[in-house]
Amino acid sequence: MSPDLWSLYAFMLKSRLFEEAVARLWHEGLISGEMHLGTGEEAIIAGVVSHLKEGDAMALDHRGTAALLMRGVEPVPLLREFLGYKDGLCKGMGGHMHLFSKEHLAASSGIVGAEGPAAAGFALAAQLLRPGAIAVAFFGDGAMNQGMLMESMNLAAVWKLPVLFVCKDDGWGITTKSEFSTGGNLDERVRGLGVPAVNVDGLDVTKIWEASRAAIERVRSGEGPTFLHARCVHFEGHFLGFQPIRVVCDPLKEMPKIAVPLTKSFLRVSGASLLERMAGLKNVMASVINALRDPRRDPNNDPLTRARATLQSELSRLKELEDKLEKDINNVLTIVLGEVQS
Ligand SMILES: Cc1ncc(C[n+]2csc(CCOP(=O)(O)OP(=O)(O)O)c2C)c(N)n1
Repeated sequence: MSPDLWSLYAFMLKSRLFEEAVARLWHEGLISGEMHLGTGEEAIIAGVVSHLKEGDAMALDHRGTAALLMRGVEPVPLLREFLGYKDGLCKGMGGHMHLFSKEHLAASSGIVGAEGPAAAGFALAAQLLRPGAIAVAFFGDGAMNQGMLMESMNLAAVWKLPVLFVCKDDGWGITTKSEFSTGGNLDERVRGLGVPAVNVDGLDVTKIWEASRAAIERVRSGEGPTFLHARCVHFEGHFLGFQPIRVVCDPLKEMPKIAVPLTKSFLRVSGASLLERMAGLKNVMASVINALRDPRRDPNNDPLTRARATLQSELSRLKELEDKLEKDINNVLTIVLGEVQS
């Protein structure tokens, strides 16, 4: 069996267009608070979610939008939720991070690592009440350092719970690179708990689809949990308006803004020694130079660009699909905001 790249691309594009619309509304000030998008991780979500069946459950992190959409949650109540409307998916109380859909057995949380216990609970219910059903936990690499996620993996291994643990590894936890927070190798870490680990390119939706098919078959057959480790790039950085990303994408425009406060703090009378100040300045300069090589600047790291390159051989079919999905999302905006969107 081979994947249908057209439907996987449609899944990814629908989510991307929806999140781009959310970003516009957020920049206009219509959505309050932080906004974490899943832009860049769509291939991982699409490749896994396309294998889910009725009765399967999902435990999601603070970037749950794509998974909910791909699982079939209606975009209109979802967007209403983000806007804080009473008729939103969770009565406007959940925002974009704390979402729940009973119908889809899906729950998200802003508590990093909480996907572990939630998925283990879903999986225990499946084991007892719906044999053959599974739970999926989606989380970032930072969550791998949370005790509750490790405890859940351990328990899932001991009880042979049907969980697929999916780590969407972007190499960052907000502004901390994983090399400064994560010890050892994550695949070896979970193997130490008795959980098989599969490593896959998170930018290639076909590879994700294939790897998760095999992993989900194992989980569904009652052999216990599996860990799917996929690398990805978050183009928006940690959240919308993320300053380090603005520096990464447009260093010439952003650097002058930080130059004045930086110079002021460097020249302050009291505080650290000259040597320490020089070291701090060297660090800042190094991160600006590194920014020029940042993978988040490279459009080739976009899973949609990659899938599109293959589909381009049927250009008119591709354009038709893209036009349709764009219209669908514009319709959602029109319904929710009550006006015609350009
Ligand atoms: C228990 C807990 N600790 C800290 C935070 C603050 N926090 C929010 S997102 C985040 C980084 C998470 O990194 P990762 O799990 O890799 O996910 P990513 O944001 O990279 O997708 C942190 C530390 C939190 N929400 N919950």
